Amino acid sequence: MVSDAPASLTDPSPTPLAFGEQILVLADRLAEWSEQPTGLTCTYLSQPHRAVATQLRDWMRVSGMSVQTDAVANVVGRYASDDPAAKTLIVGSHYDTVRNAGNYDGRLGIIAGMVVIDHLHRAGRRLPFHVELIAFSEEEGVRFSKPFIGSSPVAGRFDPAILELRDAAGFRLGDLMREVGLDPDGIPALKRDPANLLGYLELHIEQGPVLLEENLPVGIVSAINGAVRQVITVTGTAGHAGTVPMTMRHDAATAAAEMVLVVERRCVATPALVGTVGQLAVPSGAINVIPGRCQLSLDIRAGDDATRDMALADIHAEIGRIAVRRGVSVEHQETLRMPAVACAPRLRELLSGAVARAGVRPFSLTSGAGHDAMMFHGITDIGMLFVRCGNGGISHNPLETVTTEDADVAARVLLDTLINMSGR
Ligand code: HGY
Ligand code: MN
Ligand code: MN
Repeated sequence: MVSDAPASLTDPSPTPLAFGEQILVLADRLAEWSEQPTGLTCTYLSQPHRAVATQLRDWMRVSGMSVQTDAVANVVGRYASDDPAAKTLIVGSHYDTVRNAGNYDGRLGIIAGMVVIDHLHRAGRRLPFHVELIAFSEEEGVRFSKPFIGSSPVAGRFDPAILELRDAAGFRLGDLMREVGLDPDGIPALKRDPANLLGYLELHIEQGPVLLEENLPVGIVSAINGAVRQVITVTGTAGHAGTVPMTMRHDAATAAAEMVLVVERRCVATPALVGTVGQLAVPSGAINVIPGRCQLSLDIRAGDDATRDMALADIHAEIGRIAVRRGVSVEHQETLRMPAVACAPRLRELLSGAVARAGVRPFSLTSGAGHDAMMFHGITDIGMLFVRCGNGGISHNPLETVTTEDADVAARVLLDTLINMSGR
């Protein structure tokens, strides 16, 4: 028994709200490990990130799972069936965070899975399938600009070229992995055989306002929007801020500013579309130098790929016209292209039945946010259960909240879904 495992984790029988209370206590405990003195930042393989992995491993062990940390720092807990030949259901989500994050994005799904397995373990109940609870080490793409470093190898979709990526401090990903005791050579072996998989289930906060507006604690995800992420570099002419007349400038930053507004204008025009410039920088800029270079990120998403790609083409055409008019050049590098994916009807129906048995109106909604579930689309059936977010649905923000009651309902729906899932 791990000494500091909260007593609640070993609760033999969940009293009302016990799941919800456990989940929030443990999520808030994990949030104590952060790269910043106040608030939560826990990016891939930082020291806090490795401490969270250790804690998750200890808690999973207390919950009756055999646990191992894999070649990309996923923490994998296995709750075996009595039938060695049984298939495996993956229940997963991620434990890395964005900068200045909320406590529940990713972690809620890991911990809900853990308390449900803990409950089954204490009740001595095995399932007709193995469960692999996977705490994916990296989903956000914050430190190395490439997301899904945790789930892509498990789905057999890891791109070894990303081992050459460097973070802002110049650390090469492959070197960093070795430095912390991981083995990049072991990554290909993480691929699961689809024939052995029963499906993939992820419980996640909604990160939006829909369940709040519907006044529902949980919702069943129908599809996950597809995303394209790019880094756009604008190159103009650096010059003396005091001597170059305004009409003779090729200012990279003012050109980029126009481009940012093009993204907003184009996406406002189409309801199903969202476009975000989350990063805007003048590398090595100075107060008395006309910006010669400016970098902006672009994240654009829609419920269907054609709508997204049409908008992307329009945005780049307009950016090109701005560049000609202002005498600057533009290049862009694509860092992510994820298609929109549908969740499996079989898992949607299973979740729906469990939601109804929990006394909640089954309600389906799409996900604007990306999730590890996308990696498993086409490999096995995917299903997602959303949990209501408070504070207007805010997320990727310290104001992100979940209530004990809603977390409790979500965990009970997950438990019911596992108990009612056949092993075939
Ligand atoms: O960006 C996303 O949609 C997710 O939070 N990684
Ligand atoms: Mn996120
Ligand atoms: Mn997430």
